[in-house]
Formats: sequence, C-alpha cells, structure tokens
Amino acid sequence: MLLNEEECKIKSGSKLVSIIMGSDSDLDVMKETAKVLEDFEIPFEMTISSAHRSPSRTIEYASNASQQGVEIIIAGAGRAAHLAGVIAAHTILPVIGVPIDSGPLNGVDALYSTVQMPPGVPVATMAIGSGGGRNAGIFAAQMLALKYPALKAKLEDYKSKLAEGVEQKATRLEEFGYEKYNAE
Ligand code: RP5
Repeated sequence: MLLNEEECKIKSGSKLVSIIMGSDSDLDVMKETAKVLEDFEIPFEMTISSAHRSPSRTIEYASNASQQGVEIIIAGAGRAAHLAGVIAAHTILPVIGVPIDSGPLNGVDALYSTVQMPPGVPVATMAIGSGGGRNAGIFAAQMLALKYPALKAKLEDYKSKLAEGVEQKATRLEEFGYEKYNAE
C-alpha cells in the first residue's frame, strides 16, 4: 500500500506513470516497463504516439499529461527516435527515454537520438532494448519512492532479491564447476 495521496489518485483513476511508444512494434520492449510497474503496484497508462507520424497527437498528449495526474513519462522509440525529446519539450514532467532496437542500426541510432538532447531539455536515457525498458520502470519507481515512502520497502526487497540471485548462481558455479553449471 502506498500513501493516502496515491490511494486517492488510484480511486480517481489517475495514473502516476505514462508509458508511450512510437509504434506497436515497440511493445515487446515497453511491456518490460509495464511488468515492473505492475510488480511495484504503480498505476500506469500505456499508449502509442509518434513524433513523426502523429506529431500533433504527441504534443497534445505531452502538454496534457501533468493535468491528468501523470508524474513521470516513459517514452520508447526506435530509429531516429525523437519521441522522448519532443515530449520533454512540451512538459515539465521528468521524461525517461528508452531507445528501441528496431532498426538496422540495432538501436544505436535511437540511443543517440534520445540521449543527445540539447542543454535545457533533458531526457533520462536508459540502455537500448528490453533491459532499458525494465530499467525505465525501476528508475520511475525510485523517483516515485521520494514521494511515496511505501515504495522504498519494495525497492529494498527488489535489490535484496537481485543480490540473492547472484549468491545462488555463485554457489552453484562454485559447487558444480563451469562444465557442469548449465548441465545440472
Ligand atoms: C519508430 O520507428 C518507432 O518507435 C519504431 O521503433 C520504428 C518503426 O516503426 P514501425 O515501422 O514498426 O511502425 O518511430
């Protein structure tokens, strides 16, 4: 359970996080963000808008997000990925960008397009692809934990489980050796 304030938002239908992507072909990556937010019980909405194919829709969405109760926007796009940047230009909400590996340059194009914002209009850029999609959800949870203390315990638990996973793998490797590690 998060704070009362968040409970009120949930009751009123407000979503704390918006996940927006340039195309439905980005969904495989951006669903990783959604899964993390579900795990942390953070209410979110998901939609599609393109900086190039539907610029008016993108600007309208970015301009209205804050009024709708959204607190963080996560934008994923591939190729010449201007989605996160255009959104950041039209809102004072923090924008997290996820470069998608959808083009022939395997996401390096999207990484540069997303990360190289001019001074004054930042986009917090994650890694390329599904790992970045996952990190976007965790990073959003970390930012929200500054306002919603109940998220802190969930993040601590998440970090503990990460460490436990490494311990288990290390124990297994030490016990079985590298040749039997995957066979056992
Ligand atoms: C970008 O172009 C989208 O974000 C997507 O990653 C890429 C290709 O889009 P589709 O042609 O698959 O719709 O704008």
